[in-house]
Amino acid sequence: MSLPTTGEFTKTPGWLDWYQGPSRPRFALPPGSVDAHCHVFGPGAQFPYAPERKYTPCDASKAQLFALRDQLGFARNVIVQATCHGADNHALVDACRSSGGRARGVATVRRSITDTELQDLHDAGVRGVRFNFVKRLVDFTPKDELMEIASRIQPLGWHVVIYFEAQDLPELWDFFTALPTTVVVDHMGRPDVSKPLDGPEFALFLKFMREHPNVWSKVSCPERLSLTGPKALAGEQAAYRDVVPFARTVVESFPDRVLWGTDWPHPNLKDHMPDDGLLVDFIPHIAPTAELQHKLLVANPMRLYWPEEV
Ligand code: 0GY
Repeated sequence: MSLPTTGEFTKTPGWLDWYQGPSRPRFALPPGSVDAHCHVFGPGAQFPYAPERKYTPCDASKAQLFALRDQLGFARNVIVQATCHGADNHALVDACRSSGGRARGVATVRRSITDTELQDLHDAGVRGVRFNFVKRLVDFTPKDELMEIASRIQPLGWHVVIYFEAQDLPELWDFFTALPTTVVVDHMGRPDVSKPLDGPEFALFLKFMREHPNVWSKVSCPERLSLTGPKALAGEQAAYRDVVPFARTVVESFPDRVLWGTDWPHPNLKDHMPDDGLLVDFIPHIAPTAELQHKLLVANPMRLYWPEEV
């Protein structure tokens, strides 16, 4: 792989570049596994970053993503539009179209999008839109605009991906539970893993999933949520061990509604950049049986993103 660059753009100060030469995972992914949350960044010289972006990353191209896919042993990707590209989905669409049918996309759209443009996104492989409520990443979009978008993508069979922080779930509850589509939560709604597993905050998230069978969750991003970090203890303990009970509870409670992804190239990490091979080795700690692993990595993402092949 060639070294990360960022074209004519200047990276956000302190930006951590994605990890070169990830280790080969010890955990053998089941055949047909899907990395259901990853991004492409630019390259900025070809697909300029959006003027309204809150950060400027290092480039992370489709070729580099597909090389990682092959190195880790994944068969497919779901590429999620990153906020540094705003609602300009060209880099995402280009990656999906170049994947030989092995990548689907989740786009960001505005209410001004036409039906023809939506159909073009569908033809490229887009199967969802992302609504982002993380204030450091995006400016506020009125909920009536988001609801209008949700009702327009519903007939295409798409779903809505939501990204929010755990403390904002109470305020967003009524909006989320009114969405007419399948709803996929990024990174378990970002629980504060220093709080108790059986405390009120995570209990509300589990209730959200339990009471709404259209709600799915990505059990991704231990590196973003963890306070204990990547260092495993001696013996059986996993890297990011403080995230394990949270993710495992979600996997075991809702085995047919969970997805997993690397989150490569890991935007906005401040502390360390994970070795993606180590992230794959986290999976058996949160999905301890072959049956759970198959649902998480193959059956569930295939049902959502490639239903015609199931
Ligand atoms: C993630 C998380 C983050 C960023 C984005 O689109 C994005 O910019 O999703 C984050 O900073 O927490 O899922 O990649």
